[in-house]
Amino acid sequence: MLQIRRVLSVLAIIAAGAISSFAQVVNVIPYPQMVELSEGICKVSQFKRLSFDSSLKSEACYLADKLSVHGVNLTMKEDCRPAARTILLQVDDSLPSEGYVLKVGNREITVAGGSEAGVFYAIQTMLQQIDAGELRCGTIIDSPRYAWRGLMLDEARHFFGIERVKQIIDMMAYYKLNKFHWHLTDASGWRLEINSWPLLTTVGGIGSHSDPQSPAAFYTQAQIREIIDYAATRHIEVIPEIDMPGHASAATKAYPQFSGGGRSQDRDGFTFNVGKEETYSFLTDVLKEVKSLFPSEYLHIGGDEVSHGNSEWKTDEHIQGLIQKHDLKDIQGAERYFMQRMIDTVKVLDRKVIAWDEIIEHDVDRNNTVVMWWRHNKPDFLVKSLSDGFTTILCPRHPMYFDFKQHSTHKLGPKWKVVNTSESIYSFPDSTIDPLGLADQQLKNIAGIQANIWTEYIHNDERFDYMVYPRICFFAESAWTNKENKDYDSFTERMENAYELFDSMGIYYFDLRDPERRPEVAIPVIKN
Ligand code: TNX
Repeated sequence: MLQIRRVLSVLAIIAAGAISSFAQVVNVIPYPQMVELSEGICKVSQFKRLSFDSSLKSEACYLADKLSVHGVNLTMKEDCRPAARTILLQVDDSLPSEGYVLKVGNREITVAGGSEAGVFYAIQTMLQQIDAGELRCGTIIDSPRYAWRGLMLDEARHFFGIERVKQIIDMMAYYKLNKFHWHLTDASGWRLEINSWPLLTTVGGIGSHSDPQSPAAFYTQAQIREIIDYAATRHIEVIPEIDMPGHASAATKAYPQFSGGGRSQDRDGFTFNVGKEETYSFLTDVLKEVKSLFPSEYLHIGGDEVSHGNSEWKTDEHIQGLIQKHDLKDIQGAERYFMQRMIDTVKVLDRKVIAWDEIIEHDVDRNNTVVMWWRHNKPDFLVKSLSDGFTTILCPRHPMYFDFKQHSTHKLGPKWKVVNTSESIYSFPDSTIDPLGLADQQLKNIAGIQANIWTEYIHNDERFDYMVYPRICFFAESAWTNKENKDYDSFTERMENAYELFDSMGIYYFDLRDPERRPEVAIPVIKN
């Protein structure tokens, strides 16, 4: 009997230890860098005032709006004085620019951010923690591991529309992602209104990857501005991509005079004609309008997979003429000439270029060029990009493509055998970069990581949800949280809140806790 009692008391001590260490964990994704909880609870309903630096009006309104859901009614004050029952928001530029310090006492909350973005992230941390109207008291000191925490959406293959885009932007903000890369043009559709070349959307906007006849779908310039503003309020930069000189079939369907021929992805006119002077004027017009619409410091010009459809370049008189005129040797030389010239164009427009990793095969200006490394089976390209001094964003197909399968039982999607499981996303990028033994000099060129939602096989909201959630949460923690603060078990516990949120929003997510709960969502049927 005595022995049983002793065993029970030992078990009780272990359990108490486990509970108290678990209680030190705050329910936040991505996990903050430093958490120090103290005794006590703070009731959000007690707050009457919100005081803030004048530069923080937008963040203050955002917070007041979100807290109103919890029955909190705040008087707004641009005076920034601490007082009882007051939430105080301040900028403290001695902190890292996206970092913050969040202090919760039982009668006051103070937020200091390194910038407006830092304050915004402290607000997200606060909102995520509210449980039955209460917050745990304590201090959180936080800042991101990576400056670039990106999500790419391909709306060229399938078009999702403004409401869906706003929803994904909201979710990005909630999980502290900050770059929305918008793939707006590709072989199956051109989705961005360009006033100087209207057929790009009225003709090039017709069709999708699964249905070449579907009615024209695109964003007007007013809608683009609306999205950019919506994202900016949430500290998300919108980076447009105009893919060239491949993936151009939608544009060359509208304006065949700029076609360099070629067929890929079941579409003709896969390339622009890099030998015609008119092509450069046309693309310059397009980029000028893109620049005037998007305040982002970056402009993405694609540059990927040209070899999938450039065989006609070997016989095209204009391209052959260009090769001769500039002594370019071959069609790769013509491609290099084109990319360098477009890089120069973007530079004149006072923007930085982003391009897919093919760009490092060409000897281009590295100061003005950011590389997105995507070919996971070519780590030598990553090493070269970092060694050559290119600012580099890591978005390899494995594990960063959300169109790829996510579970061993799944069968639908791109041909690749690799499975981009949540675990593989959680261990990224260390699982990929550690084995490469990179030097500090190379590592410092990594600006961050990005997940890409390609949509050849994602055609409706249900499949979109299924492929994006919950993987976006695993990705967000990999983008924000330092390696030493990541812990898969604690993450799994914290995911319960995320699943609850998805349920409340009616999101059709893949339920990792019970993979059979929702079967794989069908891929589109391709019409010809
Ligand atoms: C590769 S990533 C592509 C896309 C496809 C994607 C499908 C890149 C630069 N090109 O055009 O949509 O694979 O997974």
